[in-house]
Amino acid sequence: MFRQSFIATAAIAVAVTGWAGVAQAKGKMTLYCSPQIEWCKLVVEAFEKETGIKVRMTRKSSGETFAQIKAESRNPKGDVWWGGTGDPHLQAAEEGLTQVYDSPMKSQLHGWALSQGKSANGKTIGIYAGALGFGYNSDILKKNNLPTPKCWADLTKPAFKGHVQMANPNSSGTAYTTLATIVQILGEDKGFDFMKALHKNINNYTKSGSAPIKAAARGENTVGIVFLHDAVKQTVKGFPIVSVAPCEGTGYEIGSMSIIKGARNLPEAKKFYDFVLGKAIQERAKEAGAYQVMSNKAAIPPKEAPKLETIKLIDYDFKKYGSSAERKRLLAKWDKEVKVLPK
Ligand code: S7P
Repeated sequence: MFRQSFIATAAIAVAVTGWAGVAQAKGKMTLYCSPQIEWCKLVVEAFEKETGIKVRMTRKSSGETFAQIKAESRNPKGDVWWGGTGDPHLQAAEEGLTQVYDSPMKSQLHGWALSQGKSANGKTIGIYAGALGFGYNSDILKKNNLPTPKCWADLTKPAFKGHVQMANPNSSGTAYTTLATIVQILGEDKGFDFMKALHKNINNYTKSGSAPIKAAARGENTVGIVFLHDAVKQTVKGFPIVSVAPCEGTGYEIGSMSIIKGARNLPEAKKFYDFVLGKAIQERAKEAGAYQVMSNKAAIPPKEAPKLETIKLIDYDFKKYGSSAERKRLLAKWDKEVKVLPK
């Protein structure tokens, strides 16, 4: 009995030591991931398979990840922040939370991906792009006799009271992009008037940016303000979701990636960075239902990806709205003047 259990224990010990040995030989790293969890998992699995490097990954929204990296800055725990809207990556760069990396993959990227890096003096890079808009559940719309919304302004009409959902811009990059987009389209005063009118129709401010359209797909909400690729994902899944690129024009994101300052596993972090900028892995995004336009010039966009050239995109000022002072100021103003209002 004793012998048997000794042999079993020894076997486990060998297995564990063996695994630790492999992990040690090939390396390990910690990834903070902000896109959808399915895509995070796909990328991690592919990278581990290709390199043998073990990845510990956690998924959080863009604003939340920024807050975590800032809170950990004296004792950094993460190595790479992959994905999420570009504005908080730019803020992280400005606040010295991320570091420069001159990847050999840069020559393979679109100009917009590189310009994101230039705005941050090399501390971030674009990995995908996607336009903001909204999606609605056509069954619920019909059932409630609601007019078809085509413009941002439609979402503030009294008929839509309780029918609109968006995320909280403090936690969500999608929602911060919405706030910054509206301010850029209408100007600050009218933009905040719009956010106040919209507030009256909001049934819930979610933590995650894509949650409003998932709720619409489940039949628990009518209109979700989201990135259009997140709405398309629900349509592809078979839900009655219709995507709308608002008539006034709309903003967009350059989803970004940064290496965290003080990363404990820098060689592994750089390998991951180079890997995810490659054509092969970027083309696999659609397997996880990620329909953004990818940053590698050779990566063929998924056929479902919203065609950015057909959408009226504003000249989104990433430098201004990704600056630390502006992002803090707009969020504080939204908290003080919009979030607290009665509905
Ligand atoms: O992968 C979908 C996506 O919308 O998620 C990212 C971002 O983290 C949005 O989530 P939050 O609004 O919750 O931060 C986007 O960059 C990406 O396109």
